[in-house]
Amino acid sequence: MKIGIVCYPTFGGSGVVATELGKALAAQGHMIHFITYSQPVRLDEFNANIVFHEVLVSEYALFQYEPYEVVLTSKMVDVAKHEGLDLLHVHYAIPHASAAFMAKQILKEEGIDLPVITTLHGTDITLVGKDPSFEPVISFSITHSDVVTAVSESLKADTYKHFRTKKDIKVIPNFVNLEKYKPSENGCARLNFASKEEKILIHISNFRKVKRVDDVVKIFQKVRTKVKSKLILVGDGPERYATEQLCRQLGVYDDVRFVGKLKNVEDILCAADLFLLPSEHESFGLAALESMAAGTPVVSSNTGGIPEVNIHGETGYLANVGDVDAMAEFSIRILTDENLLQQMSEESRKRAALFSMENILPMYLDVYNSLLKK
Ligand code: GMT
Repeated sequence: MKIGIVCYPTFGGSGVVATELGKALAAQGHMIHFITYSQPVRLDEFNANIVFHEVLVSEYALFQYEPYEVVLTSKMVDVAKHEGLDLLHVHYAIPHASAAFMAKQILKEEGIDLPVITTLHGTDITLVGKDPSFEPVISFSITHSDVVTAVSESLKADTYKHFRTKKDIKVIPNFVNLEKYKPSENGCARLNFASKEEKILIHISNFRKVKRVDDVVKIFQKVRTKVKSKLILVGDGPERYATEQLCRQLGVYDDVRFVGKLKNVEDILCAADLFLLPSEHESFGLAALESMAAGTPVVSSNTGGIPEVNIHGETGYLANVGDVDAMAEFSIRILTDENLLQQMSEESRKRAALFSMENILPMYLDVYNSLLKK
C-alpha cells in the first residue's frame, strides 16, 4: 500500500505513535509518505520505504497568521496525486482532519477517491478541540472522515460527550515496541546517577499544565523522606521553569535531574524503579506504557484512559487527580518492598505485551484493508 501519514513531528505522543506506525508499516514493505512541517523526531534514519514531504509555509506581509492548513491541504493533494496514495491517515484532529476533508474534496473533482482515516489522540478532543472556536469544524471533520479511531475507550466516550457526531469510532490503543523497551539486567548501571541503595523515580512529558509536573515533585518530596531516592525528569515545555523553582523551594533540587528532550527514552527508562504520571487528563498515557514495557511500575492518576493501561494493585497504583498524599504513599509502598516491586515490574511487562506492536498493527491494517475493498 502507499500510505500518507500526517502528524505533528514533535516529541508529543501523537507524533510518536504516527511515526512508529509508519516505520512498522514500512518494515512490512508498505510505502509511507510523511506529510508534516518538519522531519518527525523519531524518523532519524534512512529507510527506502519512507519519504518525508515538508509542508513549507511562506511568510507574506498581509498575513498576521500563516495559513498552515491551506498549505498542508495543497501538499496532501500534491502527494496523493503524484505518489498515487491509496489512503491518507491523519493523526490529531486539529487541523489535520479538516485539511484532509478539503484535500479529499479537491481530489474528488479530479476523479480520485482518497480514503481518510482520522486518529484522535487526546488533547485534540479533551482540551483544545472542545473549545467552541474549534468545535464545529472538528465535529464536521470527524463525521466526514471515512474511518475514525481513538486511542482508548475513554477518549471515544469523551468524543461523543464533546462533539456533535454519531460517527462510529473504533478504539485502537497505543502500542509499544517490546524489543526496544525492555527491562535491563543491570538497570543500565543506574546511569551513574543513583547509588545501588537509592531508588530512581522518573517522569516523562512535555511539561504542559495538563501533566501536573508540580505533583511529581511534591510526590518525590514525600517519598524521599522515607526512601533514599532520585528523580529524573525527561522532556521540556512551558512548566519547566516553574518546576525547577518548585524543586528549589521544596529543597529537593540536588536530587532531581532535568535531562531535557531525549529521543531514546528507552536508554533511561531501564534504570528507573517507578514511573510517575499524575496527569489532569490523559487519553491513554503512552509514556506509562513504554515504562511498563521496560519493567517499571507506574503510580498515576486515575483519569481518562490511564486505567485501561495501568492496573491498580497489579502494574502499579492509581489515585484521584491531585491526591499527592495517596500517590506518595503508594510509591513508598512499592519502593520499600522488593518483592512487590519485582512482582509489579513483571506484571507491568506482561501487561505491556498486550499492547505490543505485533498485536496492534493488524488493527490498523484491518482498517486500511476494509477501506481499500470498498
Ligand atoms: O500528552 C501530550 O500532551 C501529547 C499528546 C499528543 O497528542 O501528542 O498525547 C496524547 O496522545 C498520546 C498518543 O496517543 C496519548 O498516549 C496521550 O495520553 C495523549 N495525551 C493526553 O491526553 C494529555
